[in-house]
Amino acid sequence: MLGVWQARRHKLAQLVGDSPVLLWSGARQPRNFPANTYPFRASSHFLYFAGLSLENAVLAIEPGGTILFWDEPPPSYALWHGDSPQGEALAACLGAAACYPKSKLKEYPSLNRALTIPVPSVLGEQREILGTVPQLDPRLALAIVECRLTQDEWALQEMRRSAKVTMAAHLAGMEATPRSQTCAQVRGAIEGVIIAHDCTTAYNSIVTTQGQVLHSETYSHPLNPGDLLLVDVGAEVPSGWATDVTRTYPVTGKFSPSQKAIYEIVLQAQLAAIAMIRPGVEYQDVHLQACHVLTEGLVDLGILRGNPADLVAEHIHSAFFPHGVGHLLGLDVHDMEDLGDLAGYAPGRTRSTAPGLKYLRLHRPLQAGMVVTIEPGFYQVPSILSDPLYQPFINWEKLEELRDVQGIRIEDDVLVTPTGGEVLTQALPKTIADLEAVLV
Ligand SMILES: [Mn+2]
Repeated sequence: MLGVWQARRHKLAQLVGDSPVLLWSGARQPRNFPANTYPFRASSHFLYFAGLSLENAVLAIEPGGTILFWDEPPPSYALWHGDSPQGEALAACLGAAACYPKSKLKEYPSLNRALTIPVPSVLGEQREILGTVPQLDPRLALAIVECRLTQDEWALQEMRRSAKVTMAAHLAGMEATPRSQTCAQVRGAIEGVIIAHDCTTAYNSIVTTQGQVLHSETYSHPLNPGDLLLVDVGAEVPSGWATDVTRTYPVTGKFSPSQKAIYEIVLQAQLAAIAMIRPGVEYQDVHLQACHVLTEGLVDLGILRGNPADLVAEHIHSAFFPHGVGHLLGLDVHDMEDLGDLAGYAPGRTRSTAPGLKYLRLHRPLQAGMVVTIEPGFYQVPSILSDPLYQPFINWEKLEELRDVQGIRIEDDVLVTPTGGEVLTQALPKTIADLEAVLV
């Protein structure tokens, strides 16, 4: 294991050249008073290069080696939190040459040349030690992106573990749905499995009958016959690696004809996008392929009027599919999004403002070792559908027949292999037949 963290740090040090890198892990955040905190989770950059979610720590990385700066807790700590490891033992565990108290950080040679990443929970401390407001250094950010953009073998092993827990959790949710009265009960069944595996959720779970609310955090809705339930939940394993999976299914276990029709279209769009994945393919083309298949299906159903290719070129698909087809996945569910678009967008590329592209989070050629999500959807969002842009193309009479299809999303996580794509979450039911077989 030690070799993994050391190899990652060695690569980073080589990429940034002669400047040392200081990575803060961050501090606990209080909920309502200082002693009652949210669970601690280290900054993903620290976690990636340290391999340990250590609170209030700083890693100094140089080509010659790594030093850990960390304060051993006072003796009173043990009463409330149990024994703490010693600094030297932690340093050995991380493969660092030494552990010094944080007060020594100010004496760190070449501190004035150090590159760092601002960490929101310790901005004050960073400012005090660096003597200036911490800024995201583009050179360091790009070097970190280079390291984290593709996953090494150890990361993939953890991501597979995370995917396994996530699939078991989703399956428990499906099995619980026909006997549940509310979204909250299904959420409980799902998150119970995640917790029982000593994992956490990688992001706030979405378990809702209002799938058109893209990031709904309301769980109180009743499950009524005819409702579709959209479940977007992913586990995070103790080492920090995330999964991000969405399934949508009828609460009664049986799709209505209209739900079947739209579900099939979203599924075909997802499968077509997944089939394109291999190194060298532009992710934006994967997105556009999903848009095309979705639009074709909606034209065939008579919901949209026009030629599918022209409709996509004019961004009309965004009436029903307003977001991007997916994003990078790793230690963060939207991996490295704290760096803005530096990870998601290849150098020199910036976000389009066009309706069909502005929410695309990834715009790079795919590389072997990347893990991406593929998650097309269909949503009826009144504020979007009322946009004058779409009016000439929507057949409102036909759309009226789809009242029981407010939001559908299907999401899997795909590893880019040297020759194609491997769906890490393949084993979770996804076809209508497979879902209906589980929902009994
Ligand atoms: Mn996602």
